Amino acid sequence: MTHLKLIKSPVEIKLTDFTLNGDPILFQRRILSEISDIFLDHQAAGMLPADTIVYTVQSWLPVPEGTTGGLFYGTSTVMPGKVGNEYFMTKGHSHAKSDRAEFYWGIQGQGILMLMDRQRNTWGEEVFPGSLHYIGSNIAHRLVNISDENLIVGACWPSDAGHNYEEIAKYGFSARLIEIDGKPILVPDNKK
Ligand code: S6P
Ligand code: ZN
Repeated sequence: MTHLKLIKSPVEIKLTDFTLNGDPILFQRRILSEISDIFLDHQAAGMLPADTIVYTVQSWLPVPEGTTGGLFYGTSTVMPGKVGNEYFMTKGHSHAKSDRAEFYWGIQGQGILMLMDRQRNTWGEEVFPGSLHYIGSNIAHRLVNISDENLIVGACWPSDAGHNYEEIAKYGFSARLIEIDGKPILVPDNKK
């Protein structure tokens, strides 16, 4: 019974390293060997240690997955690195309930939030500490680290959004973020 009680939330963000502390926290780690298919240069991927951590996600799911009207919070950390000339990045997804939106905000590092609409138009928003990103419904999204430090990004999304990874796994985004002459450039890459 919490009536008239002053209580603490079960989860905190540790402001020194932005990790989530509390219970329950879901922790996911994506290593290169699991996700090497997302990168263009498979030979370059094969030359890096298979257990290289590409990104981690800590999430607080205060209600069961699929609950209508709830929210989830997550902190994604994309490590610095490249496969050939392509920066380390997340798998990328759209939401299984495709009309569900999401907020991202930059916490540390420099990156690009790649966005793609249903017509397969792809663009990128610059991510930096304090940047705020509204990912509208029907927009696939992927985080890319273009800096030499960890890219840390906060996210908040509806608990019934779900993830659709299949389409991106099959067709990819219609562009890849490649380093050319030291700069990140979106280069067309349409498999559809
Ligand atoms: C969830 C939200 C993020 C991503 C995370 C990892 O809707 O967009 O928490 O799950 O950045 O990316 P991905 O594409 O592997 O789920
Ligand atoms: Zn999402």
